[in-house]
Amino acid sequence: MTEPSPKSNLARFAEAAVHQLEQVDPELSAILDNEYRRQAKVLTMVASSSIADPSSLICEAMTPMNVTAEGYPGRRFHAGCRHIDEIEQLAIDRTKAIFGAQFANVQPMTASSANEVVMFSTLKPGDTLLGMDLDSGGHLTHGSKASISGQVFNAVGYGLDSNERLDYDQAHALAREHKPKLIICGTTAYAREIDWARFRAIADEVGAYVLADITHVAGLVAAGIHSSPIDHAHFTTTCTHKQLFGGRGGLIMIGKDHDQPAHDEPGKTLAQVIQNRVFPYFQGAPNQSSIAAKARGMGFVGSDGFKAVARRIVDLSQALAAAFVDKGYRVITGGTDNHIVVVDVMQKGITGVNAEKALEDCGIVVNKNRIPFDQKPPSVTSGIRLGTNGLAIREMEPEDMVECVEVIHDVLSHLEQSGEKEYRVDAGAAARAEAEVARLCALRPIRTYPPVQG
Ligand code: DSN
Repeated sequence: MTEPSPKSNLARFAEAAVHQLEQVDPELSAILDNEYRRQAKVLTMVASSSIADPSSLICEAMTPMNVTAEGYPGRRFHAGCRHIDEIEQLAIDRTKAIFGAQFANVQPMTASSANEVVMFSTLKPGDTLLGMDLDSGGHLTHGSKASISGQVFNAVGYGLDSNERLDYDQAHALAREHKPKLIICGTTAYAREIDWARFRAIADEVGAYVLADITHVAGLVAAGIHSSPIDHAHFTTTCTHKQLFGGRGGLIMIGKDHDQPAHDEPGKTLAQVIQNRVFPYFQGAPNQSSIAAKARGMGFVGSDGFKAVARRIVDLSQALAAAFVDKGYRVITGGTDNHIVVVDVMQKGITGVNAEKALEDCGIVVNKNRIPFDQKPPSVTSGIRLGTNGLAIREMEPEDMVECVEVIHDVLSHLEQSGEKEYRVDAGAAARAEAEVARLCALRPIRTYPPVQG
């Protein structure tokens, strides 16, 4: 008989920590347990979410959280950072290697703050930026009036053409007219590949910088399935918790332009300006546990198996889109190149919010989303957005997507809408859907998790 290997310090710490939480705070630990079980029992199809590996999740809970470490590896303002420096340097090195970047800053707490860092590195209040309209599939931080990006800066928005495709000609014309100092590309609800080179050509013509926010497609970029903006954009930002399956946070990368002199900061390169804007301009000490989780996420993305995960993400979303089309739904742009599928549910007389809530009641988690030229407000919407990051981690197969759409169609076909936010689903359809979701979740468990009890 082989002796069980002795537990490492980390394993004993993690086990004791969970035990202690359960003892000292049963109220909170019960809620956390419910959330753990919820995730195992639902189909997570919110396009901006994913299912991180436990090896990333545990990094978020580790002792680097206790270390205050302002500054950068080798140049800290606090003592006690020997291992912290190793962790951060590992995250930087892995990020640069995976994306072919010359520079990476892994300290931003979110992708939104990473975008703000780039904006405040390239623009002064009142300067003009050009970004994709939120309603067309952009992001709040790309110039929406609801965010600092649209309030501090003069934000001009480009959108979609009559085929619901990104309107590069409009972006070009607006750039010529408004002479922005920064052009932002990257989307949150656009299912098609983005032509980074075209944005760079537009920017070069008007003397603008390009920020590529790859938050939604970072994993596909890392795997070479979506083209990379690293050497087209001056700056590339992403969050690390969607398609990179790592810590919750953001990062900033620069490719070939890293050592270009900054337009408005004599004597400084673009990389130096970004370093300074992250710390000390916007942040003090970063969350070093999240940085450890980012390093682990990059370990996963850099591993041999990741390309297959990324390929599966797209195979599943294309199967999902095709199944919706087969059922007579209008899929925006008719299909997808990435993990996103946007479906017009108003065509079936259902608001996005009612579809979202009815599906969640049955264990399918999607989100309401405005569709191009939507007449409904963001709290109601005419569409739903679905994504396949979480399904790929369950190793679902394209044929499972046909099942998913069968279930979704059954629920939506038995939804009685009494108001924009009021609905009722026939009890028989709801029961059928719940049973089918339970079957799929059992058939395709989140593989790296232990089975869920109770
Ligand atoms: N950008 C938001 C989304 O796409 O849902 C949140 O990350």
